[in-house]
Amino acid sequence: MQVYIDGQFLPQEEAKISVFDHGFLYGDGVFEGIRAYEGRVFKLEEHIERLYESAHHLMLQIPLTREEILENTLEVLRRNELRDAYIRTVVSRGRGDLGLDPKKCSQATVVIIADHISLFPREYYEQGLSIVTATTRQRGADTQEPRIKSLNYLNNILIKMEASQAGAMEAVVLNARGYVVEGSGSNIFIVNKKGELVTPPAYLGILEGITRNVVIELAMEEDLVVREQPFTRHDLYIARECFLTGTAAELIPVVSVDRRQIGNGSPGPQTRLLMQKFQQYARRQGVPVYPQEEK
Ligand code: PXG
Repeated sequence: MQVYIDGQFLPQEEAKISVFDHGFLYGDGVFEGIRAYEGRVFKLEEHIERLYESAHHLMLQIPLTREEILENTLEVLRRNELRDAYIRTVVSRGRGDLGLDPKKCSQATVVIIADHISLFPREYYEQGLSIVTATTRQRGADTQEPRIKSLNYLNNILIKMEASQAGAMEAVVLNARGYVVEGSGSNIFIVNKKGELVTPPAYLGILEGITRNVVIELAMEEDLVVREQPFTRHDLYIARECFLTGTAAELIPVVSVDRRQIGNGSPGPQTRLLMQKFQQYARRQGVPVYPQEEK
């Protein structure tokens, strides 16, 4: 695979980062995970905007314009002849010294990697996932703002480890006050007994997922009632339906939480409708990678 790194396209074996890069030493940096479907990059401008917002909070100067990031993303896909791909854009603080001070880093490092996608196995989309709630709590806006998609994903990794230790594919995390907030790398939705679609509001401490926002729009188009409203583990246990959303997973049904069955134990009708709508929507639009193919 050819990788974009600091203005060059290099074979992945030659794309190297300094051990003095503060992204490596301190997790000082930001990233995005992006998808391409059938030769079009899904919500590329939105991902680039979130990358710049995360960087802005950290006062991290990205040494490229938004247009240059966009163009280099497309070029990475072209050089690897990819049409369906997972893209990882990383901006780290760059090379500095062994101290924390980011002023010692003269220029941010920008890396864009594209690869084939590894998803949850297909049967989970049909049968649904069994998940658990993690004992690890989410950091809130009072500590390290979860809306920054930073290179410090230790909390998320601890949550993922709890999932696999419990024999589950994913775990959801509660915030310090006990409200359900999100998964280790996904957002969460439930359908309550009134048939309303409920997802935690951004202020509770979540990454405001791009997939989440698309699902909200698609649900509103279907005249479903959508509420961004806090809910607890109890609401989750008694939900009629539940699903997770994320760039890699898209929409994936959840059929049990902490061994409590959700609904009738198989993916519910609203979940299946939104999964189908999302599939259609994702393949209909996006930034074309190979414009000569466009009619
Ligand atoms: N919450 C968190 C904490 C995330 O990291 C999402 C929600 C979903 O956001 P999007 O914009 O993708 O709808 C994420 C997604 C993976 C993976 O392998 C996912 C993420 C990061 C790293 C890996 O699924 N971020």
